[in-house]
Amino acid sequence: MALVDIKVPDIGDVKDVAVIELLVKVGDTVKAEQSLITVESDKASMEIPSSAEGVVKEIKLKVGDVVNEGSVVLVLEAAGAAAAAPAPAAAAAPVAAPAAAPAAAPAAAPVANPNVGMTSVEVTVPDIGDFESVSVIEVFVKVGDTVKAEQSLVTVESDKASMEIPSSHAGVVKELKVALGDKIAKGSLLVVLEVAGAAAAAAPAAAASAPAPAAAATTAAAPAAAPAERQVPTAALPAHEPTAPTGNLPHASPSIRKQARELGVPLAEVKGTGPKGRITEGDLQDFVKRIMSGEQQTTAQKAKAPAAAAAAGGGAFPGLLAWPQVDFTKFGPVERKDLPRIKKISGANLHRNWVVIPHVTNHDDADITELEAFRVATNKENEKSGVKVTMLAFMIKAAVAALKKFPDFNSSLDGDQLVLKNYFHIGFAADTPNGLMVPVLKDADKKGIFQISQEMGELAKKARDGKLAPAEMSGGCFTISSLGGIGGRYFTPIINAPEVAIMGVCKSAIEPKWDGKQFVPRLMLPLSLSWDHRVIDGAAAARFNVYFASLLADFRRIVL
Ligand code: CAO
Repeated sequence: MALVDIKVPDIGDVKDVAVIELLVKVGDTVKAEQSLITVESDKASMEIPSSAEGVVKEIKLKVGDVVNEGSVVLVLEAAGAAAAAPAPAAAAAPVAAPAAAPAAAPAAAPVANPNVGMTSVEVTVPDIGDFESVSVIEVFVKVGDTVKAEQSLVTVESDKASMEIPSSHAGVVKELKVALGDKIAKGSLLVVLEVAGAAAAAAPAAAASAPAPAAAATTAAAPAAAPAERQVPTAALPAHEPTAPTGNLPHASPSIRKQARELGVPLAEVKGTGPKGRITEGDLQDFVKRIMSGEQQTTAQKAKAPAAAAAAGGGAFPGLLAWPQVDFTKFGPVERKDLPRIKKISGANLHRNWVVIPHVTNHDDADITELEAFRVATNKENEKSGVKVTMLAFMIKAAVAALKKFPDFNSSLDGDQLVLKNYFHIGFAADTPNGLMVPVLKDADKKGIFQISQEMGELAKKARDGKLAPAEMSGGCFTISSLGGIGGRYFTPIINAPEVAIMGVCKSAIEPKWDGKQFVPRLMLPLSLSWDHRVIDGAAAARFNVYFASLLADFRRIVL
């Protein structure tokens, strides 16, 4: 057994072609002339075959690599005889590389034209190597079109390669001499162009200097039987017998592939309606339309939501049903409006947090009878100060004390570690005309109730006016979401990641409470603490809630 390097053969003037598909893997047994990889330039795609038979030991390149003549494709463990004497197909006949595009620009014959200053030029198929008869699979121009020199006129296809044939001249298409499905060869007339006289005369020179890649007829360099174990045969391109496309590569011309790449369309998911299942431009357009209208999803789109959750530490959701597509107009009149920008952003964050964080919510009540009386009295005393103290300011102070007592609540999860914070920035949910925002009150531990009330008022106003700076919404340790001014009893607030807990507050109400002798009216504040069960245990959450409520019940405890 000999190890042989299989290299990219002479592929004409084509330089720097990208590998777009690997057709074999390590361990595969390949035959001589079996296609190994597909490469693509901007004008053509072609398969590079093996020159020897054997077992693939190592693949030397990957999809996306740029290769040239001589680049090693793979190492093959070839049968002794095959290695010593390369396969006749590879060694014998000179074969033509189905090169990217015609060698020189297509041959063109100037013809006298009655229009003053205009000349008719016949654009024919240039030397395209050993292609005796290739099919026209795409026609890019029609009569009346203005074409530039080197603009592709048609795509032709053999069983192993497709290539675009460019125009040698700039001009206007007067006659189109080929149609889809026609078999053409070197010298076949493609179009008659009407070109400006000077351009026609200058064209051949310009065409000759044009950088169109050559369809160079290459002789497969059959290496002399080398005595060394490790030989380096050059791959030869195979004989051309029309067959269905090989490998998994979608059947499409280079220009369709290029368009698909630019649009981000996964070509393998596009159904081809052309001959032999070839993907046409119409197929590509239909696919894009269906995606844009929501009729269809790409595999990547279907996988996106669970993949994002998985990336964020959650699991995937195999078998999750697609979002219901309902034609609501069947049931009655409807209107549509775009989601405001803030809703789109906060919605995406809330969705991730809800899906990724294992939430648990503990409900409790705080007796705020005395605190509310104190708050009302304080506001009365300070009526002229212009600063109104709300219950939320007391809750922010209570949250700081509870975070100090239960440091795990003032943390963020980072892989297997907890990041414990020694600062106390408290976020509060603010309802704004554009949607939910969470301003952050910084260093709440260093501020008194009046300062907190004042800053909170300013931040809430900025939020409602849409004037919050990003810095005023970042760095939060813990969030309070108060619906107390609106109503309700309890709810399940969603944790504001990367925080690990959030306190939801609803409207306080007078309730009868047993004091050991009798029922007495007390002002009770409903609390709903959501916490991340990856970080916090139920017992700790219950203790946090009890402590938080006890601070509100007797605010003197805050200084203990
Ligand atoms: N129970 C009873 N009354 C309450 C209360 C409570 N828990 N909390 C506030 N109130 C009262 C206030 O005392 C005030 O009454 P007065 O006008 O008689 O003084 C009134 O409700 C309005 O208070 P407020 O809402 O203006 O002030 P606040 O400090 O309580 O809240 C802010 C400020 C910005 C948080 C609030 O305006 C807000 O936007 N809340 C909504 C938060 C939200 O949307 N959360 C949901 C997030 S999840 O989707």
